[in-house]
Amino acid sequence: MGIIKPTNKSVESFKGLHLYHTGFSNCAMRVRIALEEKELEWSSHLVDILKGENLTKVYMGINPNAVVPTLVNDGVVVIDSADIIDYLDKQFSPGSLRPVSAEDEQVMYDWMYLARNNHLSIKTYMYGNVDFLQNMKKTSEEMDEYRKNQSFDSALLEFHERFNSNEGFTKTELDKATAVIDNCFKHMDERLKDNDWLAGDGFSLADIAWIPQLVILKVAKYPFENYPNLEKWKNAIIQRPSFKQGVLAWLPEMAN
Ligand SMILES: N[C@@H](CCC(=O)N[C@@H](CS)C(=O)NCC(=O)O)C(=O)O
Repeated sequence: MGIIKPTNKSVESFKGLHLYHTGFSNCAMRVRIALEEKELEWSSHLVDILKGENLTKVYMGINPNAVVPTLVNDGVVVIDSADIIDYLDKQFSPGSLRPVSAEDEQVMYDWMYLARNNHLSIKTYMYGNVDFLQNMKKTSEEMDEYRKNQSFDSALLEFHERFNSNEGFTKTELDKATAVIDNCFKHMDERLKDNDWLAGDGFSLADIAWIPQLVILKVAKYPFENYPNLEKWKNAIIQRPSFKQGVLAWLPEMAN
């Protein structure tokens, strides 16, 4: 992940920053918040994942995992939201989004990679609990194509096999995903008891990686009331212009 060589060469001639994204995608929210925080100009390429626009050969030539977001910067293609926001922060230095000390920076990366590593649990929870996401079920022809083309990320392929199976996710699978998520928020609640931010003393990529999880899990009615220390942190972030521009502007129906 990170910088990749696309097989769809057309994007290599792009100038400036281009983002392939979907309004309600939590992974895309991260990148839009980072772009807003860094006050960068960017061109939007909306990909309707509910209609399977991420499954076309053209798009998979840019992102072989067939997921959003994908960033193109002067023809350089970067995939995976954690790697994209890290890339943006390193590439465009004003307005640093990381703590100063190496120790706190490592804490920041730990939170970012925790979000990445638990993405499929959140996805299982969402797809198992939110009605409109049932539209993302693939036909058997689409599934055959997907198996042929998306061979890059085997865990994601397995996720789609389970979601598209006749029985869907089992209760055991949903319980397991819920336990993973509960554990993350328990850990976050502990951190935020005595700290304003997830890493170091200021807003960082760690906070950017996690706030979208609250936005989408709220749609699935996740019981955030069990984690009282998240409230002040969440309220501080949703006041930021970057949240308004990077999340709410693309998602007016979920405005907080
Ligand atoms: N680790 C990837 C995950 C990307 C991902 O799963 N994106 C979702 C939207 S949040 C997507 O495109 N789903 C469509 C699909 O899985 O078919 C990232 O952080 O960029």
